[in-house]
Amino acid sequence: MDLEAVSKRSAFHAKPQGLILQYGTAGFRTNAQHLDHIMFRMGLLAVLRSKQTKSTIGVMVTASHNPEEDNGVKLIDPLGEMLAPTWEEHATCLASAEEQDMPRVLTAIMEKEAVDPQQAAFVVIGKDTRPSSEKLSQSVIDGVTVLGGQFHDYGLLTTPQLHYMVYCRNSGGRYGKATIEGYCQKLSKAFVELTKQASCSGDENRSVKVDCANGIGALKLKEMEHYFSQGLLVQLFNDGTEGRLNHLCGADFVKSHQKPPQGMEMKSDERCCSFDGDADRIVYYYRDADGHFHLIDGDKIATLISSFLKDLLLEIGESLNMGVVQTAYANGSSTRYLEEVMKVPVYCTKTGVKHLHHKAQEFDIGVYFEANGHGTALFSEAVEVKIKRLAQELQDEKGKAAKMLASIIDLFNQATGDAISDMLVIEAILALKGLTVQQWDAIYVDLPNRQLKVKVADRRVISTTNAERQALTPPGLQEAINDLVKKYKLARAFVRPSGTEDIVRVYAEADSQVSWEQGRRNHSCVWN
Ligand code: 16G
Ligand code: ZN
Repeated sequence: MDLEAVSKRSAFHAKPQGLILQYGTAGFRTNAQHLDHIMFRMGLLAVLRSKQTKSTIGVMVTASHNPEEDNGVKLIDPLGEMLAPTWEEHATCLASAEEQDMPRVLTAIMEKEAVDPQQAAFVVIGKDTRPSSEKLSQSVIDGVTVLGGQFHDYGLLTTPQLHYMVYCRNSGGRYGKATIEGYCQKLSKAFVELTKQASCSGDENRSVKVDCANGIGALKLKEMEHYFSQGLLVQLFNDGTEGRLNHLCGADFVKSHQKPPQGMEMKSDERCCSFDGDADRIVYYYRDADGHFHLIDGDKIATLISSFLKDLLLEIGESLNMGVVQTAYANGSSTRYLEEVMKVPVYCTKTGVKHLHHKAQEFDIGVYFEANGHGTALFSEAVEVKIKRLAQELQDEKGKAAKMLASIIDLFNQATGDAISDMLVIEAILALKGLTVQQWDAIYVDLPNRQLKVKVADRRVISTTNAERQALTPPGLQEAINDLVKKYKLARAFVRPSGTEDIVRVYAEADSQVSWEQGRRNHSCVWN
């Protein structure tokens, strides 16, 4: 490794003195002006990780739902997963090293991780539609090439598409073809196969309005349009031709403000959904005949998906080990419905996709969703092989169910939650079940709940346990919460420091008479 060349090149991407950024839940994220050195260094780190794992590594340039002037970067591990925790620490060290120390930190990581400098490296790169993404992705490439790494620049991609590409490239073609056509073909073939089974009566409902947050989702849905010309009418709003990215629109806006995005024409009872800026989150919603807005969040998406999968397994006569993974933000009604009515085991993990994803991998079939709309379903390799065999062998109703299950496995992006793939899964399930959006919404009634941000001097004084549902410190905090909670029926509350902002988040839900009355009027309401 030519450290002198690295130093020289790094001078073109010099780190502002004293700037310390941390690789957080969603990688590095801040104003795009402060990110050039981070991008270069993440190019370097991706090469090391690729050499160490002898696999292709992904680098995605995006800041998801953040405002347009921000940007960010995250690395994608060999199976399309989030970067391993020890490498997150390396990322923080490398990003924080002052210019003159950087080569030394790079060497230290190589030694610690026993990286063979002679090993070949391959990195794939994707970016979202932010104005700063083009230049920043060039800085990543600069970092990759100065260490002699090879790369493929996919250009504009959704975050989940890059996760898919990485997974495909490292699974020897088993998962799919690592091209945009491969992605579109895999999903559209599975969708068409699956919806073939739907009765004609569902046809008139197969149209959905999508708020693309003025982001990459619009471009990618347009690319897929001709694959679905007959199966599904997708109407795009906030497609980036006029509005600003994530401004008054997108999944995060809709979920946190509990109202429709700007720029969406909603007629009563029409099915609508919103993607976030990099298309890895999705929420649905509709307006009822009285004009009330109803949000269908990640919890209800998980319930729809897991009940569909469970019914198929029953039909086939297979009892597989299925689990649903949520976070503390999951509405208590969803957890109760899954456990008590559907009899599906539910697990709670810390906030952040990587935690849910890892837990979901423990099951034959693991469905995970954050309430904010990030999630997917994972199937163990053995289950996938078995279901595909049964789809060939079984006849009649069992055969039909096995074929549906085999198709839906291909429709999920098993590398990570994917708004496009999730939308197709949901549209297929609603068509197959003949469900309207209102019927789906009525599966259970959300407990009234409220989420607040609180600014404190130092959010690190709050530490939590039990998947962030209980505060360990400061002393007395949890006792105070307990005293309040015990006054109300079905009440639950917790406090946790945010992993992405310098604030503390407070969540509470209850079924008190007052909240029940309010909840009944607009039952999916979160008051912000
Ligand atoms: C990140 C996470 C998201 C989580 C959110 C929590 C990924 C890809 N994204 O955006 O899953 O819900 O952080 O933010 O893991 P908070 O810690 O500020 O509440
Ligand atoms: Zn996102």
